[in-house]
Amino acid sequence: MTDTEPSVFTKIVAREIPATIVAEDDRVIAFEDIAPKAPVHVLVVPKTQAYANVGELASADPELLAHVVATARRIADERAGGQFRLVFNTGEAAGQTVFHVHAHVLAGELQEGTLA
Ligand code: DGP
Repeated sequence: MTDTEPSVFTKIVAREIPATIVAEDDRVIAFEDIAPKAPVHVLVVPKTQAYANVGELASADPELLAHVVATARRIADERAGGQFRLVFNTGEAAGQTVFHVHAHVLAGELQEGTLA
C-alpha cells in the first residue's frame, strides 16, 4: 500500500465502499467486520492510513492510539457490558491482511480456532 493507493478502510471512510458504521469522529471510524468471528466484531480504524500497524502508530502518535482504545472501550460498553478482547494483528505471519492499522473489538464467544 502506498499513500497514493487508498486502503480498503480509507475507501470506507470516503463512503466509496459500504460498511455498517457504528461510530465516527474526526480521527477514527468504527464499523462491523465484514466476516465476523464473534457476536460483536467491530473494527476501530484511525482515518489516516499513515500507519500500517499498531507499533508504528504507538511510536508516531500515542495519543491517537489511546483514542482508538477509548473508542473500542466505549463500543464494548454499549454492546457487551465492557467485556471484550482488543486484537491488533501485526504482520502477515500474524494474520494481518489490511496494512492500515485497525483494532478488532471482539465480544461474546469467538468462532472456534480463531483469535480474530
Ligand atoms: P486483519 O486480518 O487484522 O488485517 O483484519 C482485516 C479485517 O478487515 C478482516 O477481519 C476483514 C475486514 N475487512 C476486509 N475488507 C473489509 C471490507 O471491505 N469491509 C469490512 N467491513 N471489513 C473488511
